Amino acid sequence: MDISDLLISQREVKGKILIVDDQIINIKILRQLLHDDYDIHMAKDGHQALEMCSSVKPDLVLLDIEMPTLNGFEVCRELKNNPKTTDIAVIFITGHFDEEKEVQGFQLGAVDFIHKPINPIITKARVKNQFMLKRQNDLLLKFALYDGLTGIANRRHFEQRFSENWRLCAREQKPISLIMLDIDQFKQYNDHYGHQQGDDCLLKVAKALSDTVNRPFDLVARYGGEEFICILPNTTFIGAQHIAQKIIANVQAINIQHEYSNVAKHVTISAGVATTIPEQEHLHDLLIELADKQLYIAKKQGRNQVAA
Ligand code: GH3
Ligand code: MG
Ligand code: MG
Ligand code: MG
Ligand code: MG
Repeated sequence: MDISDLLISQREVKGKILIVDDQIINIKILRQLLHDDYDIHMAKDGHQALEMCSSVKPDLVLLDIEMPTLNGFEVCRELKNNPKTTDIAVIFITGHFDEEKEVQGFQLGAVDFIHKPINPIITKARVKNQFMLKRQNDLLLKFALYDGLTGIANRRHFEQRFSENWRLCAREQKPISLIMLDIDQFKQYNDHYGHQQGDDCLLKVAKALSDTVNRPFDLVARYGGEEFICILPNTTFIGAQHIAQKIIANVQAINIQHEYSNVAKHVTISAGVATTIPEQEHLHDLLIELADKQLYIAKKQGRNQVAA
């Protein structure tokens, strides 16, 4: 399948739009206009909007600016600061034209502005336009930053996020932890069950990892063949060991049969943990090396365990 096939197949899926406005009548107008072409969700204030962005994961948010308690700008800032919601496209809907405010909105990461009272035909065209751009952008990101087999972050994504998190934790003098993981006796698994089933196993293990490590700023990535790595910013050594234990338990719990492993009769994983309070000038690769050394120790001590 090439990129153009993927684009076409994506187009067949109805896009999701979240409409946010404190005036029900405004929501109704936009909903009426767009519900034939998109899957519409609605929120009547900023807090509800943030909740729904996490749960519904819309492609696009039509965001009113003037709202009580949390205004549109504040909502947009939160969305863009959270890696889980940062890719959601934001179009502001505003009652009055204000040059300075519009510039501010674009600086916050909005892709467009629509003025009230809305012009239905232009609004529809603008939404459609942003939708196509969003779809193309998602696809490029998917190819650049995610692993094709498991769908989790790839190594490039890891490197990028690790240096960002390193800088942040250095600035705030907060601990950062890494967990390096490697499936046990996976060569045996492939040799006996075949490469296809090996791929299927990788997919299930990756899912167990991302189900376990799921705070907004954590990242689980495929580091290499059957190796994974987790970044846990703002996490202590004790906290990271605890999460690593949970990963080991959760991989056991999915209970993938592995008759030929001499560790257990099911697929297991080993983990190495390393933590530091980083300094800006330190080489962050040293922390990767340390986690890798611990992983090696976990293997030597019998696998299916955490070394720290
Ligand atoms: P250990 O417990 O020491 O980690 O042993 P191991 O057998 O897991 O380690 P080894 O490095 O000897 O083997 C790794 C295996 O992982 C060999 C390789 O074929 C397999 N592998 C790597 N990437 C993939 C993949 O994408 N799909 C499948 N099916 N297998 C893969
Ligand atoms: Mg309003
Ligand atoms: Mg390996
Ligand atoms: Mg292995
Ligand atoms: Mg080996």
